[in-house]
Amino acid sequence: MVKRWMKRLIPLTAMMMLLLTGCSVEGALDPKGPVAEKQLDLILLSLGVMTLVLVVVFVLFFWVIIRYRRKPGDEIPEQIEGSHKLEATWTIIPIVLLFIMAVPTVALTFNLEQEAKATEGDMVIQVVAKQFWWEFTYPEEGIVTAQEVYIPVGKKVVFELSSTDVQHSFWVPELGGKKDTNVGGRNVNYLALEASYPGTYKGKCAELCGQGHALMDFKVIALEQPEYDAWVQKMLTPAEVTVETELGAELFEAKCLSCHAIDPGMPSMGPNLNGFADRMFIAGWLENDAENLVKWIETPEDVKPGVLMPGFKDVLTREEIDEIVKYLQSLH
Ligand code: HEC
Ligand SMILES: [Cu+2]
Repeated sequence: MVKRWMKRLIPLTAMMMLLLTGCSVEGALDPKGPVAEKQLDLILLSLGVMTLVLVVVFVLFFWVIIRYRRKPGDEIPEQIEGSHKLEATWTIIPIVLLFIMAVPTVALTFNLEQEAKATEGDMVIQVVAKQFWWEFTYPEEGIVTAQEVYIPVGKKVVFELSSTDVQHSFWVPELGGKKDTNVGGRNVNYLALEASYPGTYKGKCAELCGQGHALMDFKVIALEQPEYDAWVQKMLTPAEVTVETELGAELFEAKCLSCHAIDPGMPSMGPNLNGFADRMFIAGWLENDAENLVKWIETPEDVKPGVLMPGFKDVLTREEIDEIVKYLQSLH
């Protein structure tokens, strides 16, 4: 008997272990800022309480099935109904456990909400989520950018979240929990995050928002203050058109400028491409190099399903696209 269940259990355990080796501790479990750290504490507290419950229940369960196994010669035991003591115990213990989890959770939730309100001197970045990309506006600095948002290390940044089409959700697991972006300008949500270390942190849309949802990625890039200041200066001094990029700039103006602003601080229907040459990714996830740019301009639908940019495969020649790529790669 024992052998048969062993035979089944061993491959199952082996498979689970194999699956687990694919896991690495990252995201919310590897916090890189004070908000995410506090939230991880809550996760660990809940996990601790739940583990305790699990262990107690399992121990009792196995103890009962082993200790009270039916043996030859057993008679039907005395039948009892109701026990005030037991019922009180299994009602009160869960209530106490719930309180242990609820009090710090509710307290932190209200605390974070309080902190998220920008006060004098706080840095503010407006986030507008769109199918299927992110626009970031720095009202103080006069910068508009997309997909990659730069912040200084060790400083609270208040993100003002909204959307222009459907509901999305702004999530940077390593820096803190997510928050919805609502449509219509009213009902703006606020989220204060801070990065304790320099680095590039992955961001995601966490609300199913259409075909391209799974690829609606962005990055938060945290830099030390002097480097961050240098980035701001760079963004405010746009690249100049040279003899080499002249043709590409003209083509861009004719075919792309209707949707893509280049001037710093200028909003547009599509992403503002000022500083595009320094973006790590195209459309939030595809590595930013010449080959991929050609692919994106020709058939963006292949890179991100449901994308709201038309393909130019049949509109521009390969030579023209190469000129545009050269121009885009000069936009530092
Ligand atoms: C009808 C409007 C429209 C036109 C015209 C258009 N685009 Fe776009 N473009 C978009 C939108 C919308 C996105 C965002 C796609 C996404 O990620 O969901 C985009 C994204 C991009 C990106 C990626 C930006 C980033 O931040 O990752 C590049 C590069 C780009 N377009 C280049 C071009 C070029 C070059 C042309 C002209 C040949 C062009 N686009 C024409 C709407 C347009
Ligand atoms: Cu989305």
